[in-house]
Amino acid sequence: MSSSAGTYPPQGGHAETNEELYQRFTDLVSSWPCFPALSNSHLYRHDNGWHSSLAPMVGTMVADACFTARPSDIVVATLPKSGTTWIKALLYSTVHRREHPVGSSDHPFNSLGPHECIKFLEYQLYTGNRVPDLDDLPDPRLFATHVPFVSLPRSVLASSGCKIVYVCRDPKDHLISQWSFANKFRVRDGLEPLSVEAAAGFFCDGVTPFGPYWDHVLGYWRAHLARPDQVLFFRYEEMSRDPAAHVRRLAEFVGRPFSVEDEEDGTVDAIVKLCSFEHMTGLKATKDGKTELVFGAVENSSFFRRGVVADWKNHLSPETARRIDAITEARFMGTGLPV
Ligand code: PPS
Repeated sequence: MSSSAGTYPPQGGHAETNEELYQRFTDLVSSWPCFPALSNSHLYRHDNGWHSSLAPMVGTMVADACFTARPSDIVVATLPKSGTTWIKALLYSTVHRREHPVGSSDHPFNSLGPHECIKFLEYQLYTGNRVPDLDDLPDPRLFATHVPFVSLPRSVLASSGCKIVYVCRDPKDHLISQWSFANKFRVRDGLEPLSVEAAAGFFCDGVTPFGPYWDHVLGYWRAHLARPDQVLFFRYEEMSRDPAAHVRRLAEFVGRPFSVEDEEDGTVDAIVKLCSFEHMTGLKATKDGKTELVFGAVENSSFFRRGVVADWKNHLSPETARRIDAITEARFMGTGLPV
């Protein structure tokens, strides 16, 4: 990676340093509307209508300015708490199944969490005044982002072959997962935990990280409809129902379909098992490992909670659930997305 002393871009006579680039975007984001939210930091509203805390929003803008996509790149795109960790594990183990056979004792998952195997552009790569040199990474390069489709790095959208793997989740489960995660950090920082009703209020107002939820999902859904070869669209609930079928579709989509030998060897089922909630939570890398994100090191275990469908029923009142369903119905009606 280049150090913070590197320069970008060599415009005219003045080469902007990385610090100047980050500062320019920090100043711009700081001028945008800012709202209290469910986590312990405020969220800014990007000009494109989505929300995020300061550092990942600045990282998004630096990535937009500096990231150069290759046609062979594969980008995982998700809202937080929608199955990111799971799809990263599935994608990494599928793409690298030849050099890292699923059952091998030195499989990377034994020492690294999925977020270290596939890094976020805005939380891990474009952070801390760095503009990383990603040119030496072998093909296919695997990246991840929580950024809405409308604000993806322009070179990802312009690159003809670059593939996007999107996963969305029932908004009520996404909310509950996010609320639980945010409360961990609120308590760690000496704040009162937020009530689920207050969290739902922020959620319905669209003031959640990378939300509004509905805009995020619709952005990728429409991109999938327009360019199905470039944008794969999965739903957490369907993945849970039939993970093997999704692994096969994923492998096809990224140009690494399973061979007859793979099928006979049981590779698909082995990948499903390797990446299952039960197996991943038992790994040492999950129990003891941490992932360095822009706001500090996060315990890998915090990316795993229950991993089930419809846990919202244990937390949301029927009235709040109906309120969220009504928004979903109004926003998704006629789009082809289930309401
Ligand atoms: S993050 O922080 O954005 O990366 O979080 P993300 O991974 O998107 O979402 C976390 C939720 O996904 C569940 N999870 C899984 N479900 C099924 N299988 C696997 N392997 C898996 N790994 C993580 C995790 O438990 C969170 O959901 P909840 O509902 O909170 O349990």
